[in-house]
Amino acid sequence: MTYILSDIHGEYGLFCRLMEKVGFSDGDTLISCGDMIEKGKHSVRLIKLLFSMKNAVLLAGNHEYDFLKYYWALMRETRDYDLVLQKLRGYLPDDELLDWETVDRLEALPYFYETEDYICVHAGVPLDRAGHILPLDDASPEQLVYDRAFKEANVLPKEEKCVFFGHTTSMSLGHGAQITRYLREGKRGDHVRDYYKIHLDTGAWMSGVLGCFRVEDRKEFYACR
Ligand SMILES: [Mn+2]
Repeated sequence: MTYILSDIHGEYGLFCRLMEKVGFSDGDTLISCGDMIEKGKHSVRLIKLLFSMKNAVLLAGNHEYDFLKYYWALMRETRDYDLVLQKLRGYLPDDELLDWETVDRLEALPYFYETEDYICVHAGVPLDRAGHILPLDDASPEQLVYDRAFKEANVLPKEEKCVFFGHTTSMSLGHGAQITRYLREGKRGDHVRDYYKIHLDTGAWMSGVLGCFRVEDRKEFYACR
């Protein structure tokens, strides 16, 4: 089974509880649409766990991108790599220490993931005036992690693929702490392609609720603090 979530934001305990709830195993696939770090207390512990998981597709969000921008700026300033690592540990404080391997893994994160049926991205995909999705290979990381327009209810891509995204909490969009589906007219939700887009960010770090979406049967699962 394939489980998609977003914006875990250092909520290590909630994430473990959610994986336990769905009975996640090595035969399953996890897709995380970014913002794994910051806000919650256990960013480093969480990303080390995620990086150790088999069949995990991990994408960068704006919080990973901002971390990398800070890292790249430090590397331009100094060749004292011990000092760089010390400063990066200050950026992501955790009782689990950040190491170079984890920094390298963060730097290698992709910004989108695409299958025949769906696209996963942190904030949104670029659309042309007619609402068609522009080629993602041509999109800048900034576009994909900071997009402000895509979350709006009236922004519905004309492609047949479903777009999974996070970035903005469901509460700030006027919903409860739950996954929001945008169903195509005349469709019943029998297939993931029946949806224009699915918004995954339940604001786990503030709501205490982390959700995920199972692609095969379109079921939602939640873990609560
Ligand atoms: Mn974000």
